[in-house]
Amino acid sequence: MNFNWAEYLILILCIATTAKGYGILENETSDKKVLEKSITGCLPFVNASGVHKIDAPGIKSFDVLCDNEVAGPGWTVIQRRSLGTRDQLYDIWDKKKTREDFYRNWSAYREGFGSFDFEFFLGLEKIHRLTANQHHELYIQLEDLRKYVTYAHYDHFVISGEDEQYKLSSLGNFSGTARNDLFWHLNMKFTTFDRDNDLWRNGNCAKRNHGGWWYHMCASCNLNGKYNMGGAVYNDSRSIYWDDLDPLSSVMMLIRPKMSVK
Ligand SMILES: [Ca+2]
Repeated sequence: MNFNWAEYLILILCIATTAKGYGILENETSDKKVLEKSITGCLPFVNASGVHKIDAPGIKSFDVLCDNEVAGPGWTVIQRRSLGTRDQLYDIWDKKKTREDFYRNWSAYREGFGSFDFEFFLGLEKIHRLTANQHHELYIQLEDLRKYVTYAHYDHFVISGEDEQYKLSSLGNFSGTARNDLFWHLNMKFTTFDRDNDLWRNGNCAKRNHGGWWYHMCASCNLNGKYNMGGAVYNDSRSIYWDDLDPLSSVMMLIRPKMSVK
């Protein structure tokens, strides 16, 4: 076989590229194997609602709140706003405790905040790692001040990574008793008071709506807004609302791997 120098160089490059490719594949495969043995959601805890440790690719194991009552078995709660238990309400009225503050900056929304026994946001990075790794559905339960409960369900929920500003990149098909209000926010990036990614040219929707969200111009729903119980303010764009400006008293956002559905 007679190679000239140019052909020889191409051959060496091909071998190097292939070897590199195998390396990546091997790593990906071994990551996948490790992950297959890991717990990547709340399905193993269908008989044990509460706090459990789960895994997602590329980050350390972390605690989540698993719920088997709101929408069936195996859901991971990613956000909760709550009226509170009687004791929690007494503590708030006695000023021994304050409500969780959802008017937070970018890094707080990236990392998550709050407590599982009251109000919290799991964190955009964790939600991204979970939903990018596996097909997830999203279930949102909404309760208004009259205790009227509705829900919105989306069958393919994906949050992009921080390099895409945690964009709401997929929702899938909608079903539910509430209106399809999150649809307007599809493909919007996340906005906080210190990072303006919304479509409102002259202002920051997170400041206007007093929260962090996938704001458009600005919001047909605002689940991380200001809690107005005890002094409910209707028609307040800063409140927690869905569809119209009637404030909500309780909200839960839950996700579950789609393949699990039964
Ligand atoms: Ca803006």
